[in-house]
Amino acid sequence: MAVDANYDEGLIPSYDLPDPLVDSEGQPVQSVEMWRQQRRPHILQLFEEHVYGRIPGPASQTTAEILEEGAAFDGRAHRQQIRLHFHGNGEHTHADILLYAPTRATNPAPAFLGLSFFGNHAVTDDPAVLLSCAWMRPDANSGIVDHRASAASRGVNASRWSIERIIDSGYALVTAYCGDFDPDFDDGYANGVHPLFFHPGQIQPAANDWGTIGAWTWGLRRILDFLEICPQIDATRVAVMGHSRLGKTALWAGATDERFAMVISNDSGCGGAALSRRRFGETIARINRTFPHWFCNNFRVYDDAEQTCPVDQHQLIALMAPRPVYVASATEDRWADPKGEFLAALHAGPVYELLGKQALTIDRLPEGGKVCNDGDIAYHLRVGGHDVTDWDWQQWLYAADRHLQA
Ligand code: GTR
Repeated sequence: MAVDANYDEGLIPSYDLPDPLVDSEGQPVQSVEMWRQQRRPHILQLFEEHVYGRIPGPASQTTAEILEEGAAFDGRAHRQQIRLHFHGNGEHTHADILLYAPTRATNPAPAFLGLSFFGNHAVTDDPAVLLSCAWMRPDANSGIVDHRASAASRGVNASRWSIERIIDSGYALVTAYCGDFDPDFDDGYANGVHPLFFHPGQIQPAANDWGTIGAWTWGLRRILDFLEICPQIDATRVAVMGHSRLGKTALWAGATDERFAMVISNDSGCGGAALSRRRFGETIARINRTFPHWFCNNFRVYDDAEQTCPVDQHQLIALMAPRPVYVASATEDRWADPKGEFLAALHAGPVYELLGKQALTIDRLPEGGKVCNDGDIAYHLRVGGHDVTDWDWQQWLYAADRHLQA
């Protein structure tokens, strides 16, 4: 954790938040139509231009190959492993999807979709899941040897994915490794999906083009394309979920693709749910320095200059409206600024209300262990650190039951 990070509420600079319901000419946005036709597209474009970069459409050719399927969890789930092949510009790359659908479902099931940090074999102890051959970040605790997963990598992140609870609640779980879309290191975008879209002679995205978070987001959207033709899944009832850097990604996926019916951000912090202007914990300058590949290059303009950024993260949450959005924080995860995450959820409220939806029903950061789950914006503050636990999943399932189950 950075020694120079501020953790003192008293040292937070005074700041003004850009109002999601006032347009660039200073006019109030008072109708649903004005929000839909003008203000929402403009805010989305500002996030593209200044924060995450623009994302291209599907690859020029995509094919799906079933690698394996079978019964899982004592027959309560049907497992499928699917390889999506992407072609473009004479380049090819692929991503492996792991899908568990509940067998007791008589109708296509609603689903949770989320990317993982260390591959499909890491999210479960199911021995039939194929071990990823992809590049991985160094992590001795995850059994990574020379940037590759090993037998010791199986199930290392299983505690973060309550798969049996999800299945037994009537949902499918769909996941893939983020690094299949773009390995998480700064290589100038030579690998991953970026080269499939370069213009002739181009070797770098433009300053307002996608970085790695954009590539992961693209991946989530391509998986959703696949779910639309997958008979076991009801693609109109897919909740996109992500933790930390992948929580930032889940939010950007929900903002750029309104097919996602529900959006869940866990401990997403700076560049995710947390308000940048608070400069609490991780800051824009710090995240751009440590992870120069995550955002678009234009985002660096706001290093130590948050107040000049035309958007802040409450407006990202507002882009989910009217769909349900769930922001989750953890008491000890101060690097991600739980209060800043809460305030972004709170200040997205006026947009939800304009659209006839229920904003957060509390206006102060709750105590640890408390859940505010009765609106279309939900928030909880788990007791503990930067992680995903079964307790988090219990809250998200409760919210999903309200919003996604017929
Ligand atoms: C940290 C980073 C955070 C968060 C986290 C994670 O190093 O500073 O923004 O993304 O990694 O993804 O686990």
